[in-house]
Amino acid sequence: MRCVIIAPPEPTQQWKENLERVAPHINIQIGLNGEHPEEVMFAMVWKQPIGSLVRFKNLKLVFSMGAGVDHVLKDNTIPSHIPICRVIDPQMAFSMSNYILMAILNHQRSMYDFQKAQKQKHWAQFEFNERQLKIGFLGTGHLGMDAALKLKYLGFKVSGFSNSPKKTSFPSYSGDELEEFLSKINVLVCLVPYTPKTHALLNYNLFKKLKEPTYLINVSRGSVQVENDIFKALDEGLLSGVFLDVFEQEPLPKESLLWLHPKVNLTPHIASLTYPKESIQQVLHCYQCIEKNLPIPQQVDRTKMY
Ligand code: OXD
Repeated sequence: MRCVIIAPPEPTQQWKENLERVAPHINIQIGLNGEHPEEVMFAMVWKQPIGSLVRFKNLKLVFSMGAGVDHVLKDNTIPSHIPICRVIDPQMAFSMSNYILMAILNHQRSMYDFQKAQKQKHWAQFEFNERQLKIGFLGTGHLGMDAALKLKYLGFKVSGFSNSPKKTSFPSYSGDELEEFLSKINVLVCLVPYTPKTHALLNYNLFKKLKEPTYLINVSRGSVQVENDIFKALDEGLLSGVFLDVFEQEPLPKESLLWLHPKVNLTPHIASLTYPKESIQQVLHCYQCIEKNLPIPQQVDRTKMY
């Protein structure tokens, strides 16, 4: 049996080594130019070239090597009968929640002011207040829910907004309640998947609905945010600061004003890491379920795009 990995070189090598370790009987092809494409049964992909999977006539599974699937679904040549699955991994949720916690604690404890004070050798002990945060999670899927529950457990005030109603142990909003949700928070953590509905969702109109200066953390997709509107909202005080891991254009161009803006902190799309060892087990499990005609875990609903 053969499988194929179509992804940039760095994750590819780790995925290959982990797959070889647990399933030495599977012949792994890297990239598109291997022999016997008809023997390839599953494909692990990250931003595969459009149309590239068509040559694998007997493909039974396409697996996204990350949590997001927008990069896979851009390609509408993947026949609709082939299930598309994605990483849903506690290890990845651990990584994402820690990132969000880091961004929130730095903001809550005014860490950036203390860094400035340190540079000036200023003992700023008495100028400090812990910020009273009301943290709103825009998107409470697997990753959003993990972070929301952990922050609630730590004593933070948390609420959530999701596409469809959810029973949660914190106040949660859905559908046409976005405005109400936004009116109750002063930290907005965005974890929505990228879909036509979430395209440019973080725009000036949405920022205007915030009732308090709000700290924005975006760890979803760059195309969900409108960077010019973020600058405007920062200038007008609708946003008190932003912590961004994703950008309209990646890598972020050198000339972007985001790099040096005093109210912006950023990282290069590294909020949650994928752990190939765990993810490989998931690929194999999905494939076995397909073989045995069992319900396929982690399958993406192509119409919802997540
Ligand atoms: C993902 C990502 O989707 O890293 O996993 O963006």
